[in-house]
Amino acid sequence: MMNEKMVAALNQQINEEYYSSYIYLAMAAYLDDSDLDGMGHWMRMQAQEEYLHAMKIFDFMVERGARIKLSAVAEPPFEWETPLAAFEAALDHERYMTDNINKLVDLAISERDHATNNIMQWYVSEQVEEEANVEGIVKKMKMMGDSGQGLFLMDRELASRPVPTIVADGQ
Ligand code: OFO
Repeated sequence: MMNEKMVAALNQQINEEYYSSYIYLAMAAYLDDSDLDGMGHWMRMQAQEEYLHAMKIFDFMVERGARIKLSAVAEPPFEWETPLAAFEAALDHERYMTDNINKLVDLAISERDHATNNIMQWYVSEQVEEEANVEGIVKKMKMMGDSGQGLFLMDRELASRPVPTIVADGQ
């Protein structure tokens, strides 16, 4: 049985993950509109991954017998100044999400909720990967500066991102 504080915090995290999905979808729309279909595709895949992050918590709560309460998802921004600015905003967002996950770990530890701490460790590792992925893209985009050819190549590279999956053993 999960305590009320933990249930409320996990409900909030489901909302945060849905917002993540939503902001990446907004970035996909912006990049598609800028004729950067590969980058738009990358953001769509990221939006799907965030949905899976939300559902992993959802399923965990169901398994623990906790009552899920969904709340309104905030409206994401509409556009960014440049494709680089969109990816920089994505990196900032991932850092914010890492902070949220760390707080959930702290709460799970203080509430002696070992099962939640255990599942949150999956998110801790996932956040390392999420930040590293976006940071890599931001660094490459900064290297290419204003080069149209660089943007073209980056767009092509990001078009190959596969559809995300999260398998049952938490990988
Ligand atoms: Fe759910 O990891 Fe990104 O936000």
